Amino acid sequence: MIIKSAQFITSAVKPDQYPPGDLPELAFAGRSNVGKSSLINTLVNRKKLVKTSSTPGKTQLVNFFQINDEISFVDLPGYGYAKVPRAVKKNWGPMIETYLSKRENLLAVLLLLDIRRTPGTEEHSFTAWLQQYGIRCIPVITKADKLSKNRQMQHRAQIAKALSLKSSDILLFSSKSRQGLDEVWQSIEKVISRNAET
Ligand SMILES: Nc1nc2c(ncn2[C@@H]2O[C@H](COP(=O)(O)OP(=O)(O)OP(=O)(O)O)[C@@H](O)[C@H]2O)c(=O)[nH]1
Ligand SMILES: [Mg+2]
Repeated sequence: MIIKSAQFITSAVKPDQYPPGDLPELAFAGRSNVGKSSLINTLVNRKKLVKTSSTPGKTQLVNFFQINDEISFVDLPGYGYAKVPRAVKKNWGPMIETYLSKRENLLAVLLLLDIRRTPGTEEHSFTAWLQQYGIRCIPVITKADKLSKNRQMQHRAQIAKALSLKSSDILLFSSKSRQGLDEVWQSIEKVISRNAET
């Protein structure tokens, strides 16, 4: 994909604040601090399109971005971070679930997983929930640069096992080294072209 333009469209809490759903859309989900916003920046080759932070809980709204007048990317708030104020956190579940279940042009969710962490209850209930709604899930391991290539393969196998997936179904990615960037784009393009055929 040649990136000609990438722009922030809007932030939303509820459906009447979403932009028109006339482009194929992909959403980025995962625990706080896993690297969702960084992945989007790396995909579009912009350092600061999306704000990132070493403090978890940076993204607190459903944020819409438009790439080339062709694709819509949605950066979701992360789940599972204790220090986000309870009042804010209470609204996240419904906000994310409403978005995922109501957005008709949503083609797939990229589920980001930290390479150093074995997926737990949150990931299980999230993948089960996606399946129930028939939403395609693309698992992506982030921060691969933190481990050697050998250890990357080992950790991917563990993560795959924990999620009952095949290792080869999970992409290894790093926004730091840009490892896996082409593969992530390929998955996105595959989902979009498959959708265009139907
Ligand atoms: N080493 C390394 N650090 C990364 C990578 N991706 C993200 N980070 C760092 O991890 C921290 C969190 O990144 P974000 O992209 O803001 O994470 P997020 O998932 O959007 O977090 P929330 O918005 O809080 O849910 C930042 O300090 C990033 O620089 C990566 O591939 N490798
Ligand atoms: Mg973020």
